[in-house]
Amino acid sequence: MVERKKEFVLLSLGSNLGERIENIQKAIELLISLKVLENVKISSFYETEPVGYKNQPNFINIAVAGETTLSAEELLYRCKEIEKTLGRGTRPKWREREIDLDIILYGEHTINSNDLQIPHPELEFRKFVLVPANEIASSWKVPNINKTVSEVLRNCKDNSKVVKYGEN
Ligand code: PH2
Ligand code: MG
Ligand code: MG
Repeated sequence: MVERKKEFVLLSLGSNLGERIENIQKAIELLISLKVLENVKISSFYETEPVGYKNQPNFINIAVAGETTLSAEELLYRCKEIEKTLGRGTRPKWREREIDLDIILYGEHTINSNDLQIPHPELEFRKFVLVPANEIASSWKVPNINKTVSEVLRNCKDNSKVVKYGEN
């Protein structure tokens, strides 16, 4: 069997409906048990103020890094399957959700298709993505911007609240 090259990928997970911590934990378990990612690293859990549409509950956000042999499109499909398995309803963009799995980085590739933009186009404006990501992937290069995750965080002007869960 021909094996595709392993790529390092960075995901951002979020939940602001239902049992937020449990939703995120179940998503991590599925990413591992379904072998979507290997050699997984997980950030701390953060409670974060909603960005974009403000009138919704606080989120729990984390970052997950790992290796995959899936293509970016296959990875997106598997993430959407996990969202469905965990009972994510259909709601407008930016609104509350039981679980959200977003692909932030796929190696150092840039992808611009209708369904998939990598690096995630909002990355540099979102502390709720960058703070957890910086814990586990601070030296990863962000293509397009040509800065590391830690440099992108340092330049980020988002001042919405991002606090370690349990410390607020
Ligand atoms: N996700 C959004 C919109 N706003 N705000 C926070 N704090 N965390 C999120 O995960 C989030 C958001 C759309 O996916
Ligand atoms: Mg999202
Ligand atoms: Mg999403």
